[in-house]
Amino acid sequence: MRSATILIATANQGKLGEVMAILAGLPVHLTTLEDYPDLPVPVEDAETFEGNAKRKALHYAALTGCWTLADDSGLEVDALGGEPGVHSARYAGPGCDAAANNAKLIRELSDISPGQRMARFRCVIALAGPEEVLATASGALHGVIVDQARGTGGFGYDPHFLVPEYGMTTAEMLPEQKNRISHRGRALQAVRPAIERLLAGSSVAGLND
Ligand code: ITT
Repeated sequence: MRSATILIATANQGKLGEVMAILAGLPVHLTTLEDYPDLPVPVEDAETFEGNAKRKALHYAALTGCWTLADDSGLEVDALGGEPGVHSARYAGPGCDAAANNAKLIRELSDISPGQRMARFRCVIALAGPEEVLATASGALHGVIVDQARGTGGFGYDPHFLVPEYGMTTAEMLPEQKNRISHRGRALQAVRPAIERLLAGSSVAGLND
């Protein structure tokens, strides 16, 4: 089995912690963007999570020469026609933080009854080398949006995302618990065999989900 370096390409510390925890144990050296402080950021203006994840992974892989893992993820709310979707990070405007995004979300849902608050987190992971995307995988987690923030874990929309089967928001879950069921956790578990194949030196064609 080859040994390799994989760059985890995210500037979001909440995501970074989750990705590092889920990939722990793979025989790879994981690096982060902190090791490449001067790289330009990619433009994330694709209309799909998949498009943005591939673009982000290829961008950093081409600049660093490393296999690069990037995700694009976000929250889709049925009553908002799937918004904020690919705009999740900047829902309340450029430079806005999670508190502002959450405040906007709750404001937009003010007329929507509790029974109509269905939502899902979605994540698409892309693994790229400098010249091509090597694998992609996706995952989703279904829940409902609650007005009252609950919990201090996670990041982003987690305090308002209730998973009914667990009676908890994703911000109330322990990190291991969120990682086991989350959109990102599922996508990473799905892409892991492709990474193992690559390390073993074989092609990963056909392993995309
Ligand atoms: P990078 O592009 O650097 O990875 P980002 O935060 O800009 O960081 P995205 O473009 O993928 O990442 O936006 C994802 C947004 O979706 C994120 O900022 C949160 O607002 C939301 N989000 C995604 N996954 C989430 C999760 O597990 N819990 C809560 N919110 C999440």
